[in-house]
Amino acid sequence: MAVPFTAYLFNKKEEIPHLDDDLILLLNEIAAATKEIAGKVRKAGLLGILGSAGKVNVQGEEVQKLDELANEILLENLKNCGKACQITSEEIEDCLVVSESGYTVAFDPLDGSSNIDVNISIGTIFSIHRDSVLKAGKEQIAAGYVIYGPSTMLVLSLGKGVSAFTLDPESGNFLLSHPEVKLPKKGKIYSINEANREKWTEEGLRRFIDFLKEEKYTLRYVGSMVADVHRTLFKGGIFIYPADKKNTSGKLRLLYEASPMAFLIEQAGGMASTGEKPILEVVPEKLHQRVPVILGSKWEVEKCLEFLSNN
Ligand code: AHM
Ligand code: MG
Repeated sequence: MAVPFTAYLFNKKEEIPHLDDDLILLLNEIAAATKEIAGKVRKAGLLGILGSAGKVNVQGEEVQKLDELANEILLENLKNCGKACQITSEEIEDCLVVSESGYTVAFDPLDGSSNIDVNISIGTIFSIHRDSVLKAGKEQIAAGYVIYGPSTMLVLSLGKGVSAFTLDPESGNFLLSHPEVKLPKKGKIYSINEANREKWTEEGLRRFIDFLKEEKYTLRYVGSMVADVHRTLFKGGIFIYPADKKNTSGKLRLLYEASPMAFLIEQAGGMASTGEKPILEVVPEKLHQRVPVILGSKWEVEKCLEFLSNN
């Protein structure tokens, strides 16, 4: 019988000293919220919650009804559990300060918005720090994501490896399905929006992608970071969202996209870089800061950095 999420957390207390009851409660609350979101995602076409909410968020992007709903569910759960001192969301301009000290949570409530209406995998990403959200990614206490795909899966790191849980629709529990996720050292897939090729600011990147083609790599790009990183985590290879002429610091946000994914990738034995430094070393200057993202198997990320440095 597979171990349920809460039991897993209690079993890990001895091995992970920072895993206290407050953190367990917080993680449980996030898991509960994502189960609710998974239910809404599954029935979205029947509930009339597909499509645009008719608003634009702080990033200037169109908000989808499900973005809004997922955001409300997470906020409600986090406020009610009383263990989050600061809450940051992609959908809210300012950080919500609840109390002075404790755990901070930053999240992207529904990543992959452009895929919502067409029944393609989307997800929730979260990152937990202590006391202040404006800390480097290497100081994360925990990070994870939930992918709403053919199965709903929660992938978590508490700073000692990566474990994955699959939502059992019968019991409604996240059950431990992958106790130790390890990223292959080298893969066969690259993942990048190649339509932007002419806009990429680095010539070295174009040469790197050409090199991968010569090496007979194949391309997979969902356009949901959660899905593209999930595949990379399990199959290896490389995922890139680079800087381009339009997005000069890339598109993905440091606090609730790049940083938690970098934490998971490194905890599974991979590498994550902005092209200049490890993503986990970047100290945020502002809440919705963007960074270029290069992550995946060590071999490909190192090779990519080599091409970039010979720009
Ligand atoms: P979102 O948080 O509004 O959904 O935007 C982030 C998404 C990522 O999931 C994905 O990697 C990227 O945007 C895709 O962007 P593009 O369509 O430019 O390739
Ligand atoms: Mg996102």
